[in-house]
Amino acid sequence: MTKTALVTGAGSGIGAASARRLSAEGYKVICAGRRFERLHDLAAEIDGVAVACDVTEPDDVAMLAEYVGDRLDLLVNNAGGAVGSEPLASADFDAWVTMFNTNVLGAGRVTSALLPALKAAAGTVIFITSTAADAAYEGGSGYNAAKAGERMLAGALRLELCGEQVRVCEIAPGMVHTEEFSLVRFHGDQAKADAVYAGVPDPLLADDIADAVAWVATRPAHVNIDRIVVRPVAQAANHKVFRTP
Ligand code: 8X3
Repeated sequence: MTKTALVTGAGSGIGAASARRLSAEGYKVICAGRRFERLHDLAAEIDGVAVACDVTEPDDVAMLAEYVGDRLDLLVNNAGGAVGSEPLASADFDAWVTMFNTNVLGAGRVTSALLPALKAAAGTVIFITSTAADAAYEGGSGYNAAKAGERMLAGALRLELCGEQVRVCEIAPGMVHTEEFSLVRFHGDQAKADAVYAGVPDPLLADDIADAVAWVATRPAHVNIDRIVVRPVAQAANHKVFRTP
C-alpha cells in the first residue's frame, strides 16, 4: 500500500525539498501551506496533493485533518521560522506572537489533530526544529524560545505515546541557505539575508535536511531517531562560523 506523508510549510525551502524527496521515496505527499499556487505547482510536479492550510488557523487545521482522513504514515511539522533579530531590550513582541503561533502552537495543533490518523497507521511524526533550540544567541531570544518550545512538544509527545507504535522524531538544522528563511527574518532585506551566508563555504541546502527527513522516516519501524542535529562543516556552533574573507 502506498504510504502517505503530510508536509507543512511545503511551499518553499525545507518543506518543498522534503515533499520532493519523500515523493521520490514512494510516498504520496500532501503538500500543506498558505500559498496555494506554489503548493499546486509542487503537487503537480510530484504527483502529490496540495492543501491550503495556515497552521495558525484552527479551522484550517481541522479541514486538513478531515482531508487526511483515517490514516497518515508520516507528518513533517516544518511550518515555522524566525521573524526579527532584535535584542530582548527592543523585542518586537508581535513578531514573537507570530513565531510562537507557527513554530509552537501550529506544530502542536497539527500534530494533535492528526494523531488518530498517525496512530491508525503506526506512523511517524518529525518536528523540524533548529539548533536555535540548543543554545541562545544575541538577537535570538524570541526564536530561541519558540524553537526550544517546539522541541518540548516532541519530548512530551514521545513520552505520552510510549507503548504505542508512533515514532516521534526531531531534526534540528543549523545554517541552511534557503531562499526565504533569512529574508523573512530580516523583513525582506536581501542584503541582510545574504550577509548571513557571506563567505561561508557550503552552508547546508534544503535538500540536506530533506535527506535527513527521508532517512529518519525510512528506518525500520522499531527504530525511533529521537533527534538529529545537522550543521554545515563550517558551523561548529551557531555563533562559531568559519567565513572566507
Ligand atoms: C536556523 C538556525 O542559526 O538561524 O534555524 O538559528 S539559526
